[in-house]
Amino acid sequence: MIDLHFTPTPNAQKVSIALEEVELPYRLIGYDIFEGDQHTAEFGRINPNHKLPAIVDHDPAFGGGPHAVFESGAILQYIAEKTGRLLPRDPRQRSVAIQWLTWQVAGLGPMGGQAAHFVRYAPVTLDYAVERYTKEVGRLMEVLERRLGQAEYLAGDEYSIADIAIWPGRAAAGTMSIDLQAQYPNIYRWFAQIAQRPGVIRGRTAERAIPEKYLQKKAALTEAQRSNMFGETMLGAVRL
Ligand SMILES: N[C@@H](CCC(=O)N[C@@H](CS)C(=O)NCC(=O)O)C(=O)O
Repeated sequence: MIDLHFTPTPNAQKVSIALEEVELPYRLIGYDIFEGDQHTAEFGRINPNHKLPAIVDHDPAFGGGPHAVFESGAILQYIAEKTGRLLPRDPRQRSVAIQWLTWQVAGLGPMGGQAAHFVRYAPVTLDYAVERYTKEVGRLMEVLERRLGQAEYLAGDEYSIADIAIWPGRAAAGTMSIDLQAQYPNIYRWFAQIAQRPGVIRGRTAERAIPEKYLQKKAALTEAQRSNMFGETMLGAVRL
């Protein structure tokens, strides 16, 4: 059994989708990141970086007791290696899959996160920051659009954890007023195709299994919620 420490965001959805795709049994443990659930010492022993998602595998293939994994990219690789699925066996295609996975976790993910922060959460509008990050997201989207014009999936002809890493970010398109169908037809084709996979449908709706309070959308943040999410001294915020 795997514990999935979860909050309803694209990073955590990557993992619920991967677990549903490979049909590994798991238990969702909900966190309200706006209320600071991620800052406990107990969670720090699972993820020293105090962010979601994280997993604890109570039955790792290598034995030796429960194994915790943090960082969504590392979790996706762990699930793929544990099950022998969602990564091409062919070494060349496998390398391509890992490149696109890394591109998401090191590029599109953080840049998209910064863009969303300055567009949606910053207490003051900083034109320079908004422009810098939205432009970079636009550039990365062009890169993705070109790749999906050359291949059915990120790794080539095989669906993989690279697709799972990128697909849940669709929500950010709305935040940045991106019209996928009109602006990025190849991404739109790929997005619509993956959306129909039964594992993806189950994975993106997995959050229904956690209590309602974790799903509330915060329209305007209180000072305490802002500090829990963007406080200047995150390590100082850890409750020991
Ligand atoms: N690089 C990390 C990013 C994790 C991350 O930023 N998680 C967010 C939710 S999507 C979080 O836990 N935010 C709470 C906080 O920053 O305190 C990953 O890919 O797992």
